[in-house]
Amino acid sequence: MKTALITGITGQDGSFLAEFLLSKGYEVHGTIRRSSVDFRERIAHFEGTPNFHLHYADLGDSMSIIQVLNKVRPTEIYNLAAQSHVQVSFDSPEFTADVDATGVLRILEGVRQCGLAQTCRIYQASTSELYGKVEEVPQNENTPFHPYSPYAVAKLYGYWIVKEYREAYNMYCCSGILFNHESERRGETFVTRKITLAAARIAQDKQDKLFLGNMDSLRDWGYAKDYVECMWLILQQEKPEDFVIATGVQHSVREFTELAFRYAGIELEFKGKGMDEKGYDKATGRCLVEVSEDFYRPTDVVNLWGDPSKARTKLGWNPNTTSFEELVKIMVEHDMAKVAVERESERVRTNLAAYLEKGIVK
Ligand code: NAP
Ligand code: F7E
Repeated sequence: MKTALITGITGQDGSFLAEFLLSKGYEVHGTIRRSSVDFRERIAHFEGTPNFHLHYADLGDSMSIIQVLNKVRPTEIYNLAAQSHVQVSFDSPEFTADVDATGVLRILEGVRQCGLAQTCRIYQASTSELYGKVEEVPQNENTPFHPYSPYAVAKLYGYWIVKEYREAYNMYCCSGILFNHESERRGETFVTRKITLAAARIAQDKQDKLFLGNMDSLRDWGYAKDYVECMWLILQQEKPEDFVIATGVQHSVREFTELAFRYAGIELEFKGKGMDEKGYDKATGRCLVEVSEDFYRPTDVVNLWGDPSKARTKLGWNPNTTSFEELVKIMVEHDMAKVAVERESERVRTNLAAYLEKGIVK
């Protein structure tokens, strides 16, 4: 039985990857961090699964990493743990560098120190953010990097240190240069999930307006569930190599917003330019989307578009299993149901409080 260690198992990708590897018969170990609230929504459904184990470790703490490596002695490591929010990296650049750059080194060196260098394969979660202020479109494995945020600069170190350990120590370690991938489990402050939740809340009268930053920004958005298969495929090749993982299809934040609201039953019409642009409900004329300076970044990456040809040819992976339209639909349907459940439990709580007040329920 193969033994996988996933850092960042509580995150969007970690939870999908754990499901995928368990379905392939792996023994799956994941690292978690101590937090004051024990709320691990994305992995709660694994509780009691015999081949699923959790360990405390932090990418900022070599000793915790070495302890887990020695205990688990994995045959594959998926290093997904990171401070993954680009805008947050401008507020916490040092923390981001420690986890997203030095953290990768800690994993690689830990593997060496534990005597696993020739038996353990390592996948590093790299990113299209490396292309940053893009030097060509679309971007492939040979496109020059131009990182454009503290997050991207930290991830660039991760990319190069993986390459260095591969060449210096003959280790099987590779980077997947993944373009944006989203899902119903996406963190709520990333733009896609922020939009699908807002569309669901606005459609059900739980929110008045959605405030966004740069709506002209272009992304190549895929479905996270499809992308975790690639992480695994990358580690099953004969020789370690880096791969771009993307759909090859590009859309703007505005297009994502229009489609998400449409699936929530609202047709939007955008008027105005730049900071004055607004999105109106065509049926009622109500303004539902506005631009806010708060969501602009000091430097923004605005033209990501991946070329997945190498992954298609060498990994035999289909980049278009889930279309952009299907992805938005999956996310909106999930969030419409989530908001409906929240409304219903709120209604029950309010009724119960009223009954208690009137002495109907004791
Ligand atoms: P995510 O949902 O933000 O999950 C990040 C994970 O990292 C969480 O489990 C988090 O734990 C953990 N983590 C953060 N800091 C840590 C630390 N100091 N020590 C140990 N664990 C730590 O991210 P994701 O979307 O699943 O992305 C997974 C990886 O792929 C990340 O490395 C990200 O940078 C990279 N990536 C993502 C995309 C994308 O579009 N999703 C694209 C390219 C690359 P807590 O739950 O405790 O916070
Ligand atoms: O922003 C613009 C924003 O935060 C996408 C991470 O998984 O993918 C992700 O990073 C675009 C940017 O993702 C809002 O300016 C407009 O241009 O959803 P995002 P990201 O920065 O692309 C890469 C590949 C990773 O590696 C990262 O880990 O949307 N935008 N208005 C907004 N963005 C946010 N968050 N919020 C807004 O209101």
